[in-house]
Amino acid sequence: MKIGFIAMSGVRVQNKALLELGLTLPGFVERSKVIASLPSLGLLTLAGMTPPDIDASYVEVPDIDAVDGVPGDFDAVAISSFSAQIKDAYALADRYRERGTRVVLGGLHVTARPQEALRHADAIVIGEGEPSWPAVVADLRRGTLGGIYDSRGTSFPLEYAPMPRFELLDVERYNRLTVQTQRGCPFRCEFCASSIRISPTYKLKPVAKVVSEIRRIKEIWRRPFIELADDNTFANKRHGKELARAIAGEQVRWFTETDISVAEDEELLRLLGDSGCAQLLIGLESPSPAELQGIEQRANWKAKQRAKYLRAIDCIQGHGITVNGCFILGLDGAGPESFEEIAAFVRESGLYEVQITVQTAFPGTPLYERARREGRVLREEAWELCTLFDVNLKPTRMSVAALEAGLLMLAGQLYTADAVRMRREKFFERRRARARQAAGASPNRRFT
Ligand code: B12
Repeated sequence: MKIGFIAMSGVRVQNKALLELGLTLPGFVERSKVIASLPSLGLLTLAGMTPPDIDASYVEVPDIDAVDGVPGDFDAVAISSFSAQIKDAYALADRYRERGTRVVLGGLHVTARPQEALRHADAIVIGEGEPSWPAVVADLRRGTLGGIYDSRGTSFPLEYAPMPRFELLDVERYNRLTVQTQRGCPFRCEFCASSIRISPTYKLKPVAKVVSEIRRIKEIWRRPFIELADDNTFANKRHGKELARAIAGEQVRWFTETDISVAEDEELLRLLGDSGCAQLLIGLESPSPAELQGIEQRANWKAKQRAKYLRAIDCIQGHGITVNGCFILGLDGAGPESFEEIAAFVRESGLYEVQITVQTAFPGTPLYERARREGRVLREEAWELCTLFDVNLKPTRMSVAALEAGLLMLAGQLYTADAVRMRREKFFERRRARARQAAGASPNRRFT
């Protein structure tokens, strides 16, 4: 039997003006290239738990209109889903089914909208893939595949995580590969559409398993750049330190996402600095204390961190790790003044890199439910707008047009070649100053 694991790849943006502007902005283009080149770890993971007598292939479809018919001839296909590309995924699923290929859909969007997805598939998986995949494969073999396979009742411990089949990739095409070290997050941010939506409990992968995945990657790529596909890698500082120590021994460069509290742990920062960690992506969301109110729904945690931002960024970057600060435009309470506030904060903070996106109501999130109650979802089921760069939610203190114009204006300021160069120079200047300071203060230096 032949199974095709199909990822709808590439970066999606509907906003034409932003696309056109983006093409002229060096900082934006550079970042998009890095971001766009990543495979679907979810599908490689399912391929990893597919019995070896089944012929598994991994296929990426960046543009469905460029595909004549379907890519590849398979008995069954497993297609993953994010909201932004779901309509393309459904169209491809329909084409496969017309040819008699069995179609299984799963992933974040399918989990949020199972009934919608079922109209385009023979079977769907809700939640994490691993608990249901063996039953899907068994039913495929028996010819009884069909309906809903719901993983939500089963807790899947990550000590049993299968080894993703990285060897299915044409590795030349990627500038980094992903490894996941945990699922879920101890925080509850209203807008979050990440792994918390398939794994409500926060769970960690044993570090030895993470290391074995990195080693497997190194078998096909000697000096890889690794991106951790986590929501918040250092939410658990003990696991984070163990991880940093272990990765240090692997001689790789790596990147991950976490929260600002990483700056409070000097030992962790030292370990990260020594481990090849190139950058931490941190959701600062907004420099405005009012806009941060209520984002984290358990203890209003995000709002409580604002006063620490500047010191924390300086402290992390002082350890030689660049910070990519992420800001959300159009948060509740944000008005037209918010764009300049972000630009000013970026200048003051010395952030090495910056990411701006617009507040997006992804299906399945508490934000989406509230936005619907408040009548603020702009168009029903316009999932193609769930790109983080298109507006799908009416802001509370400005018009949609003002938000779109603010996004363009701010992108135009932040991603020019000069702006990017200045941020980099500032970072390296600060690093040199710290090194001089440290050398001056070191006992060796004092006695020579
Ligand atoms: C790496 C990554 C990427 C990579 C790789 C994407 C890919 N093909 O997997 C790249 C850079 C290409 C990318 C692009 C985009 N991304 Co992205 N990305 C991530 C990131 C950082 C990690 C995802 C990951 O690898 N998870 C680990 C794997 C193991 O989990 P998983 O994919 O969910 O798979 C599990 C289950 O869902 C399930 N499953 C998944 N697919 C299938 C299929 C079948 C058949 C079955 C049975 C089960 C199943 O089984 C898996 C194992 O349990 C997350 C944020 C985060 N921290 O999680 C954002 C995230 C997934 N991305 C997001 C977005 C918005 C995008 C873009 C739309 C951005 C844009 N404007 O273009 C594009 C869309 C790409 C596309 N064309 O589809 C959102 C998606 C939200 C949503 N609910 O739709 C996230 C959550 C970030 C966010 N800020 O909200 N992304």
